[in-house]
Amino acid sequence: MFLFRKPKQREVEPEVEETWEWPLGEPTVEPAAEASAVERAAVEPTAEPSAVEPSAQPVAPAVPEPDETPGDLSEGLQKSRGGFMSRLRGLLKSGPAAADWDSVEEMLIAGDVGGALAGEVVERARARKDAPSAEAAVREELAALLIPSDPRWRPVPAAPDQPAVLLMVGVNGTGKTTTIGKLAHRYRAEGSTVLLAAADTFRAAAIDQLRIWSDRSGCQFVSHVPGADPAAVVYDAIDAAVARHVDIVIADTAGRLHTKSNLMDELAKMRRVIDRRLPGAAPEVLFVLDATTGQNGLAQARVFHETVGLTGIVLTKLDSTAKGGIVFAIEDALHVPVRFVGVGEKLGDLLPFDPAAFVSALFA
Ligand SMILES: Nc1nc2c(ncn2[C@@H]2O[C@H](COP(=O)(O)OP(=O)(O)O)[C@@H](O)[C@H]2O)c(=O)[nH]1
Ligand SMILES: [Mg+2]
Repeated sequence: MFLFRKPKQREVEPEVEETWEWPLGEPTVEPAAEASAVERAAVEPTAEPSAVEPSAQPVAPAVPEPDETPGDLSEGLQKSRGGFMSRLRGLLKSGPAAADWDSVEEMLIAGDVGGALAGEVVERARARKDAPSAEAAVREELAALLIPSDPRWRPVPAAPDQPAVLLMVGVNGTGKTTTIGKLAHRYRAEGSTVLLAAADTFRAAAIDQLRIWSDRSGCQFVSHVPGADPAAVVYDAIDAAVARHVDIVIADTAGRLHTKSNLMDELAKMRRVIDRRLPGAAPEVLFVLDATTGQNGLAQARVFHETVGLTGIVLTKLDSTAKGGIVFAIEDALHVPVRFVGVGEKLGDLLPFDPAAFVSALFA
């Protein structure tokens, strides 16, 4: 029988020496299951909402059947293309001199590009008398906002005998765990060994959800009991990965509101534990942003960036929003590259971000 302990350690983590004991028992380190050999029933979420952060949306089991059909960017952007982009394209038919620039600006704002940035884009596009059309001018100005990112990007270790470390962070329900499942599958398919660390210790269901993804793609898995210190899970995961020469460690974390300073401190502690266990490791800290949250997501992202130093962004649920302009806003706000976009719930629906292809798909 499974005993649930009160998550004592989730209260404010004081800024003290980071020593901890193992009051919650030895960690569980599970070897990789044979890929697809283990098929567990999807985990039903507990009825009680996550106390880490009130969920903005209903929590689904979030372990969809493995369907590897590669996702399609232009399909994923269908809502955005049909939404603000179709109105924008309509407005941009005329040459730069004749365009109704106020309406263009309004349309960009409606598409989540953000007020100040929309103004700058319009100002620059307007000044480009050389552009063959207003559309070309706006398209080029938008494209210029995106940070170059190689679609073949993957996390690399700091030293040959170390694992690469990925820490997934963000608020609740943005798609962190699902994205980890998709990433694990991708890296396993590329021949890497992967270890998943269940550092979302807040609910037993969160640990189980990650374990299912782990089993499915043949990853190794490290977890503690629910309520354990997430930093300890990360520490043990790195230890196990070093001992077993694992290529990539991906740590799941509990969703947290950026306004809860104790939870942000807890995240900073996880980050420091990585630095301490693997000095110079330069872990990838991916902020998982739900594209449907729009401009609110920027405020979250800024605090996460200040706390743990984001190195990349995963923009999920682009298929569910008509406001794909958030891509421009987030990169402009943080100067951190978008590495992947989520365009659906299938395994293949996580696409490496290619800035040029993204702009083309928006304007197609
Ligand atoms: N439509 C769509 N749904 C997604 C995407 N990524 C994740 N989801 C769904 O978002 C919900 C929350 O995902 P989960 O990974 O549990 O979020 P977490 O709380 O951040 O770990 C689940 O129902 C996922 O299937 C995406 O790119 N598109
Ligand atoms: Mg999760």
